[in-house]
Amino acid sequence: MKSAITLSQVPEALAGPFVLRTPLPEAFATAAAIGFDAVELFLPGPDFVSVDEVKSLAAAHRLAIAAVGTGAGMLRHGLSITDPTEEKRVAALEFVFSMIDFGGQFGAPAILGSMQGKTGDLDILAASLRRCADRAARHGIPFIYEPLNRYETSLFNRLADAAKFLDHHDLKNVVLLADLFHMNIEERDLPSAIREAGKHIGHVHFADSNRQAMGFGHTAPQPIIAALQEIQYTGYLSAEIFPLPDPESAARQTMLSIRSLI
Ligand code: LER
Ligand code: MN
Repeated sequence: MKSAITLSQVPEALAGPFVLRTPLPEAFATAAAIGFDAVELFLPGPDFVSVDEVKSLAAAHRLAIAAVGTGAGMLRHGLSITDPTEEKRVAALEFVFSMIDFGGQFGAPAILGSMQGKTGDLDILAASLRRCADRAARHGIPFIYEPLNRYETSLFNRLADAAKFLDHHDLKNVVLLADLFHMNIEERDLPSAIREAGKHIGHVHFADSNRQAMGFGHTAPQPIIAALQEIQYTGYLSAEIFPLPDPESAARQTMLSIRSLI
């Protein structure tokens, strides 16, 4: 398993669970100095920074890009890929495609979190996910779908339900994001949920129960890591957490936790 830290450049997401918020060169340098393998990018859109600049920052700091978020499409433009209005849905898909194509150029899959919508029709979700998965396949990468807690969506709140849905619709190039914060609200038992979703899990948001760095809440991380090892998960543990008590302390605590666990 590899370590990653979230890095946001979206002003509307100031209250969000993102750790590093300084300009990109500084944020990449901080992530590298603390010892992360990768950064997860949360950007306003695909034109915020050039692909060349991302590649050169990544190379200079020996960091990979774990994933790119798409949430700015919802936060800034109110877009959702399950919007009942076709015109808005098309605009949402175009935004997600643009992020898939952006990340695809440096091998980073895009994540569908809040852009799935708070409510929505499951057939529309399946159709939209298929289009995103096909787009990601052009770059040889999967598309990441994230079940969220009940206060953020009524679509899928638990991994097992989402996994069944992917199987039922034969959505092969879609993987699931196990966000430990959402799971802490929705799952009966985190390690069992991980084992049950098994091969479907393609990304992990590594957060304690209170969405702070692992070790600052009451989640027991060891059985979670054991379950991830059992399903042979080799992807990222990406810290999508609040920058508390400050960004650097949150990042350092995450790194301490990951090093003690793996
Ligand atoms: C995004 O990864 C996430 O977990 C959501 O809570 C954002 O709305
Ligand atoms: Mn998340």
